[in-house]
Amino acid sequence: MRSLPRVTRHSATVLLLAIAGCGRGGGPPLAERNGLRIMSGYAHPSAGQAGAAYFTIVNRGGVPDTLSGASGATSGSGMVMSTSAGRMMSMAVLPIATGAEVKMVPGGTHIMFGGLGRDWAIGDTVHLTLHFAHAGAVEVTVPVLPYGEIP
Ligand SMILES: [Cu+2]
Repeated sequence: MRSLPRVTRHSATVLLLAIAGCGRGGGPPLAERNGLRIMSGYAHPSAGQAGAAYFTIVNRGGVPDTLSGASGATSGSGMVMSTSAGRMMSMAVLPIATGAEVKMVPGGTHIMFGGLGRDWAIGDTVHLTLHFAHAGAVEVTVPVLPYGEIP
C-alpha cells in the first residue's frame, strides 16, 4: 500500500494539454529531428514498477506527426496516456500538429511505463526512445525529479 498513492497522485488532477504556437524557451532541446524539438523532459520516481515521463514537444517542421509511445532498455515500453477526472486513459497516439507545442504534465498527458527493470529514484537519469510516426525513433535522456518539481 505504501507505494500506491504515488501512482495515483500524478493522475489526480485534470487534463492539461497545452497547445500553443510558441515555446517557453527554457533551455536547449533534448533532441531535434525533422523539425520536432523535444524539450524539458523529466520523469518522476517510480512506484510499484510503474513510472511516468513528461516532455514538451514542439513541431517546427512542415509535417504533422504523432507520438505512439516510448521504450527504454530498463523501462520496457511506455504508452501515451491522458488523465481526465482522475482516471488515466490510454491514447493510441498523441498528435503533434504542425506549429504546435504539446506539453505533457503530471495529472495530464504523460508516457506511462509498467514493469520497470529497475526503480527510478530521484537523481537518476533515464534513457528513453520516443517513437514518432514521421520522425522515427528519437533518443533522449531525462532526469528523475521529485514530485512537484518541473524543469
Ligand atoms: Cu499514468
